[in-house]
This record gives sequence, structure tokens and C-alpha cells, in this order.
Amino acid sequence: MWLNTGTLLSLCAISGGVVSAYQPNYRISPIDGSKIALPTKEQLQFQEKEIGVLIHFEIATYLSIDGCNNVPNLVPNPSLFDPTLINTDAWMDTITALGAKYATLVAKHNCGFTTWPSEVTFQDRENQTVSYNYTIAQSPVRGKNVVRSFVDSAQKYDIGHGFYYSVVVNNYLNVQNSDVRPNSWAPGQVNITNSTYDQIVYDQLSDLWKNYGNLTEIWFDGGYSSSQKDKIQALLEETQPQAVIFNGCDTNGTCLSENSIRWIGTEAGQAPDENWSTGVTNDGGDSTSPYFCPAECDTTLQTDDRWFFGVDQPLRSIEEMIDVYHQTVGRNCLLELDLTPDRSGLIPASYAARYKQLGDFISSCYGKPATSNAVHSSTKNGEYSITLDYPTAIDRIVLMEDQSNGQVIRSYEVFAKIVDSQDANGTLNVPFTLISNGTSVGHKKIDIFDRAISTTEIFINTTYVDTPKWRSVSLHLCDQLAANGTSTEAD
Ligand SMILES: *[C@@H]1O[C@H](CO)[C@@H](O)[C@H](O)[C@H]1NC(C)=O
Ligand SMILES: *[C@@H]1O[C@H](CO)[C@@H](O)[C@H](O)[C@H]1NC(C)=O
Ligand SMILES: *[C@@H]1O[C@H](CO)[C@@H](O)[C@H](O)[C@H]1NC(C)=O
Ligand SMILES: *[C@@H]1O[C@H](CO)[C@@H](O)[C@H](O)[C@H]1NC(C)=O
Ligand SMILES: *[C@@H]1O[C@H](CO)[C@@H](O)[C@H](O)[C@H]1NC(C)=O
Ligand SMILES: *[C@@H]1O[C@H](CO)[C@@H](O)[C@H](O)[C@H]1NC(C)=O
Ligand SMILES: *[C@@H]1O[C@H](CO)[C@@H](O)[C@H](O)[C@H]1NC(C)=O
Ligand SMILES: *[C@@H]1O[C@H](CO)[C@@H](O)[C@H](O)[C@H]1NC(C)=O
Ligand SMILES: *[C@@H]1O[C@H](CO)[C@@H](O)[C@H](O)[C@H]1NC(C)=O
Ligand SMILES: *[C@@H]1O[C@H](CO)[C@@H](O)[C@H](O)[C@H]1NC(C)=O
Ligand SMILES: CC(=O)N[C@H]1CO[C@H](CO)[C@@H](O)[C@@H]1O
Repeated sequence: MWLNTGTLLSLCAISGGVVSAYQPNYRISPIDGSKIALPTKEQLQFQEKEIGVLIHFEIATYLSIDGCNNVPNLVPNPSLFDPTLINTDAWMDTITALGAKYATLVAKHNCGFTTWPSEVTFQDRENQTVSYNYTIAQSPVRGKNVVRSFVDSAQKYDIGHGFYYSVVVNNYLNVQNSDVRPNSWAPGQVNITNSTYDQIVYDQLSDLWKNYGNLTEIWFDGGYSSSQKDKIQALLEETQPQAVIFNGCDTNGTCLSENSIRWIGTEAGQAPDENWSTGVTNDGGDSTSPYFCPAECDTTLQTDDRWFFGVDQPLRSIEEMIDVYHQTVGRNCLLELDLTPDRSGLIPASYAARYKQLGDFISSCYGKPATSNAVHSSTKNGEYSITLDYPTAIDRIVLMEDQSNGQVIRSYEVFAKIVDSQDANGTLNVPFTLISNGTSVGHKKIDIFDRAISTTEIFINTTYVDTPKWRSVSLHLCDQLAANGTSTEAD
């Protein structure tokens, strides 16, 4: 993670030649004639995963600063990269304990170092053929391939795998903003032309995309340049058409793939309360957009927006991480949490414990509903009701919309018959009280009430652009669990 948004670059491709622009796929509302963006099956499968990790581990792990970002002459010596204990299965144990379903590995960040032994060769400005010799093969752990072992471990643990490869910065090649800087070479940098740079990017992406299986997610941090776009899009169509592409659309709706997802616009781990599965801008999206393009909320476990392992960097508290979960997954945003192996190549024990604490909270709170005694019925016109045969305490509701024919709910209100649990009078004549409301539901919306209530009946109504299909509605009681989880260390 470094510079998420593609909007800073001139991304727009006047589409010339080999690839064609993706047109948005939508249907027309039978109710008000508005556009209802339609998802691909890959986008829906991806939203289903809810939580993933973004693994920051390469030569910058050995720096005091958080990567080579904005230090264009810095080319850390490859002898620094020495993860003597690296164990990618252990990474997967942590990913599994968190409950994450996909993992995207930084295969190359802005220093230019590759954690696989890239064998790309190219011509320098003197027309000498040289090797891309800034890789794990030039480090003390030569012979290893972090990308390969990561992929093998992910497959073994049934975690979807993907790659981050920054195409716009490469200090080793003296590239910033996709351009080879014409002057000021530093020791360790090689001297190439702009077109050679685009070819190296293409060759390295080809290597990553052709030799490591089907990717779940591909990350373009900072987007891609207009001179790279068409070749990258063609390669994507040829090798990884099923992958979901982060930053896949520019804000004007020029998309690399129909399986695009967008950035939520912050690295804080917080989506706007109103967050649609549709739209191409880096924010809460737009219910009227013809583009289905769900948002991803990437954030760190370490404080201060620190993505690479920081010696003595504090971690965010479990309370804060639970809030992050509710403000991302609970607001229809994919949560992609940074995972930072340390300099030995392992996840530090305190980090692993915090990920597990969060995973344990999520499964204990949301793993099963508070109501085993419920009769659910969805009636016509997007209404939904839950009847309980005795008063039951709840403090939150989880709403899920079936988006296979588009996201159609535009607003909802949740009402409850609130009763005193000791009240023998039962449910007679108890009025419905509004307990929560909102706009976007999408894949998932979690509403937490101000206080726990005891209820015998829940009723939901909606406004919509086509009759909604509820995927599920469930009631939970978690306050006690949350409080207990915060006071003890995970074991
Ligand atoms: C996007 O569209 C706006 C106006 O519609 C235009 O000014 C801008 O240059 C476009 N951006 C790109 C990257 O093409
Ligand atoms: C390198 O090759 C190109 C194309 O063949 C040529 O234009 C250029 O002059 C050569 N550069 C040097 C330094 O020989
Ligand atoms: C990489 O190759 C260049 C020339 O091709 C050479 O100057 C440099 O020393 C090499 N670096 C390493 C780490 O092997
Ligand atoms: C690469 O392209 C940029 C933008 O056109 C230009 O400013 C830069 O000088 C070029 N770099 C080289 C090494 O030619
Ligand atoms: C890089 O190549 C250009 C063009 O051949 C040359 O002018 C420049 O001096 C070279 N820089 C270095 C550091 O080799
Ligand atoms: C990989 O994805 C392609 C579509 O891009 C699909 O045809 C193929 O079955 C997938 N392979 C595996 C092993 O999932
Ligand atoms: C039960 O209902 C009666 C009649 O409506 C009411 O007077 C009484 O206060 C209720 N009891 C409780 C505990 O709410
Ligand atoms: C929820 O209800 C409150 C109180 O009636 C209202 O002010 C607010 O606008 C509603 N919010 C949504 C998203 O409908
Ligand atoms: C839900 O029903 C109430 C009562 O009929 C009505 O006031 C409200 O506008 C409805 N809300 C929605 C979102 O349909
Ligand atoms: C939470 O802790 C309180 C006080 O120690 C205890 O009474 C309660 O049963 C605990 N709840 C759960 C769900 O473990
Ligand atoms: C409630 C909220 O934050 N809504 C935001 C949703 O995203 C749009 C941008 O598309 C913002 O304008 C809203 O403020």
C-alpha cells in the first residue's frame, strides 16, 4: 500500500487497437426506469469472502521507513533481505485464525525488489543486455521463491491468492509516476528507456500471471499509465480473466476488467455509512451508477498507517479493530487487512494474537444468531419479519441482500416489538418501535443498537428499484462477548 488511487494519474485510454473498452452491464428498473448495475459472478464471489489480507513483505521490511515511497534514489542493498525463518504456512495459520478468505501478496513494491527470482532481461541505454538482478536471487536466501511458497501455502489452506505489483514506481529502474527519470541516477540504479520500462513491467506481470495459478485479486496501487494500459488489459484477458482487479476502473469508468473493484478512499478502515456496491469513484459509491464495482477497505493492524513491519510499532487495539470490522464489512465494504511478517519471515506472536482475537470476536458474535426460536418470513414488496416465541435479547441486526440481479434496496427501516423479558403480558398490544434504518444494504449491513432490547417480533420494510430478494436477516447479542474479548489476551 502506498498510493491507492488511480485518479492522480492520467489513466484515460483513448482505446486504440488490441483491446476494447468495457461497457457497463446494467438492466432497467421496472419500477422507476433507473439503471440497475449487474455484477459478474466473480465480483459476487469476491464480496462473499468479506475479509482478506494484503501481505507487505520484501526488502522494505528491513528499512526503518515504510517502503521506498517518495525516496526515488533509494535502492536498498539486496543483502538486507534475509528471512531466515520464513514459513508461509504459518502466515496461513494467522490468515485462517482471522477468518480471512483471500490473501494478496506484494510481489514487488516501490523499491523494485522482487521476492521471486525474476529472470527478465532487457537492454540498457548502452544497448547491453542485462538481467533484472534486484531479486531474491541476489539476496542471502537465494534459491528461495517467496511468491511460489506463498501460492503453495495458500492453495494448501484454501485461501484465494493474488498479487500486488506496483507498475508506476520502481526505484531500481529509476522510475517514478511510470516515467524513467531522465537525470540523477544513483548507485544501484540501471539506465533504461521508457519503452524498455513498459516491456519489463509486461514481462514481469506475464511471469506472475502465467505461472502461479488462477489469481483471486490483482492490485494496482496507484493505477497504471496510459502507455501500459492496453498491453496490461490484453494480458489480463488472456491469462487472468477471472481475477478481481483493485483500481480496475478509473473514475471516468474506463475499466481494465469487468471484474473491477474500487478503493473506498481512505486507509483508516472506515467506509461511509452509506456505501453502495456500485459506482467508480473512491468513496461510498453511487446507487444510480451503471457500474457494479464493490468497494474494498484496506487498512493496517499497526498504528500510524504503517504497512511494512515496524520495529516497536504499536498495534491498534482489539476495540479499534472490532470497530474497523463493523465500519467495513458491516458497511458493505471488503476488509483487506495488512499482514506484516517481520524480518525473520514470521508473523510476530503479538500480531498473530491480535488477528486471532479479531477472528474470534467475529465468529463468536456473528457465527450464529441469538435466536434459535425464530420464524422468518419475507413477504411481498421487500418486507421481512421475524417472530420469536419468547422475548429474546438482541443488540444488533445483520442484513444481507441477494445482489445476483443487482443491488436494489434503496432504504430500509427496522422495527421491533420491545418487551420486558420478565413481562408475563407477552406480546399483546405491544407497538412496533423503529430500532434502526439506513440506505444501502448490498452484500452486508450491520446495525448495532444503542442498547440491547428484548423483543418478540421484528419487521423490516424497504424502498427499492426492483422487488428485493433478502439473502438473510439475523439477530445477534454480542456486547458481553465484545467486552470479555477485550479484557483478556488471546491464547
Ligand atoms: C475524466 O473526465 C473528465 C470530464 O468528464 C475529464 O476532464 C478528465 O480529463 C477525464 N479523466 C481522464 C483520466 O481521462
Ligand atoms: C542502441 O540501439 C538503438 C536501436 O538499435 C540505437 O538507435 C541506439 O543508437 C543504440 N545506442 C547505443 C548507445 O549504441
Ligand atoms: C547487476 O548487474 C549490473 C550490471 O548488469 C551490475 O553493475 C551490478 O553490480 C549487478 N548487481 C548485483 C547485485 O548483482
Ligand atoms: C520518460 O517519459 C517522460 C514523460 O514523457 C519524460 O519526461 C522522461 O524524460 C522520459 N525518460 C527518459 C529516460 O527518456
Ligand atoms: C543514461 O543514459 C543516457 C542516454 O544514453 C545518458 O545520457 C546518461 O548519461 C546515462 N546515465 C547514466 C547514469 O549512466
Ligand atoms: C482458472 O480460471 C479459468 C478462467 O479464467 C478457468 O477456466 C479454469 O478452470 C480455472 N482453473 C482452476 C484450476 O480453477
Ligand atoms: C400488563 O398489562 C397491563 C394491562 O395493559 C398493564 O397494566 C401492566 O402494567 C402490564 N404489566 C407490565 C409488567 O408491563
Ligand atoms: C433514519 O431515521 C432518522 C429518524 O427518523 C432520520 O433522520 C434519518 O434520515 C433516517 N436515515 C435513513 C438513512 O433513512
Ligand atoms: C415503513 O413503514 C412505515 C409505516 O408504514 C412507513 O412510515 C415508512 O415510510 C416505511 N419505510 C420504508 C423504508 O418503506
Ligand atoms: C463475560 O464476563 C462476565 C463477567 O466475568 C460473565 O458473567 C459472562 O458470562 C461472560 N460472558 C461470556 C459470553 O463469556
Ligand atoms: C453517509 C455517507 O457517508 N454517504 C456518502 C456516500 O458516498 C457518497 C459519494 O458517492 C457521498 O457523497 C456520501 O456522503
